[in-house]
Amino acid sequence: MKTFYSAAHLEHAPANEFEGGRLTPIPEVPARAEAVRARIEERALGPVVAPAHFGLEPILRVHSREFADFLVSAHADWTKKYGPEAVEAVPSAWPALGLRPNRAADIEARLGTYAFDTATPIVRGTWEAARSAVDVALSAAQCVRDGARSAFALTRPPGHHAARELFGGYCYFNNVAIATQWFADSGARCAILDVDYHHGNGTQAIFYSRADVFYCSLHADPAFAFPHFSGFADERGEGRGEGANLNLPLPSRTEFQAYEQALTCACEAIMAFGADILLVSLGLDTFENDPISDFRLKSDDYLEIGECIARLNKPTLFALEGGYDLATIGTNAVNVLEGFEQG
Ligand code: OKP
Ligand code: ZN
Repeated sequence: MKTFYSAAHLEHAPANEFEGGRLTPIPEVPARAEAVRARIEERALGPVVAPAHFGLEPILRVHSREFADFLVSAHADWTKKYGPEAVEAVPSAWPALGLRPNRAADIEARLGTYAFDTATPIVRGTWEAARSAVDVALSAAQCVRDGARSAFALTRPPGHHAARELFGGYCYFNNVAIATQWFADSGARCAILDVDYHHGNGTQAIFYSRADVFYCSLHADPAFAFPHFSGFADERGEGRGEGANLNLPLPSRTEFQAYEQALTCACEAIMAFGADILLVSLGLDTFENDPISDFRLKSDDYLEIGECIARLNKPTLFALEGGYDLATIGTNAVNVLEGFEQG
């Protein structure tokens, strides 16, 4: 299987997030993607290649022009207001219940309007990294459309928390949603399987009223886990999209036995939907030693996840989302991909 990778992600390396009442190191670091790439090379999964350039057009099929323009200049606007030492743009106020979103010039107003957490700073290299991650996802999509059985988009930053005009959860542009829309624009029916520990609120929101895109996610119940405000089982889609969204929230400390049952449910639903293309939001933060999550999957379980996905027998695009244990993220990612190839 081919992997698409861009070195532009290296320049996106914010240091801290505000969490639990204090500044703490961000686990979403460049070493994650580098660890996955190193493992792919060691285990000779296939070639690792640079993406093609797709430009802004496919991004604007999913995100608004105002939002994209905001990301282009946010870091410059921030340092203009707070000086060159202010290297990380993070909002400090939001238009929460009863307040009015404000997309006008002031950088604090725009950050608060578009962000939903304090964990997703914008640094000088963020724009280029986020834009390049989209190119990585679209290059993998093109590879699948050209006939490959599968392709791996080594996307960083991740994407599944980002919606049309919303960033957060370490995500800026929704890589998988943009690739999905790119397939849909040529008439394909797509299913998205999101196996990250966290609910992909952005992907769900983008396709919530769409009948031609099925979104299915296995994740920690938002009753106790981030993103807190999305991912409940009663969210089933709306309008023409009713029934084309399936959330399978799972309890704290879920082990593979229960996880596999939910995965089987998800796969049955995807088969029933009848997609032409499958996109997998591949988070590895369900691993037992993940530093920010509490599921209990083991490295061998990821081989089985790959085999299970292979049984759907669809052209499949895998894209990296979360996974924060640097010692195992590479092994676990390659296990899914090899499990798929052998399945
Ligand atoms: C991203 B992905 C903010 C806490 C934020 C963010 C978790 C993001 C996970 N106070 N925690 O789905 O792996
Ligand atoms: Zn996650």
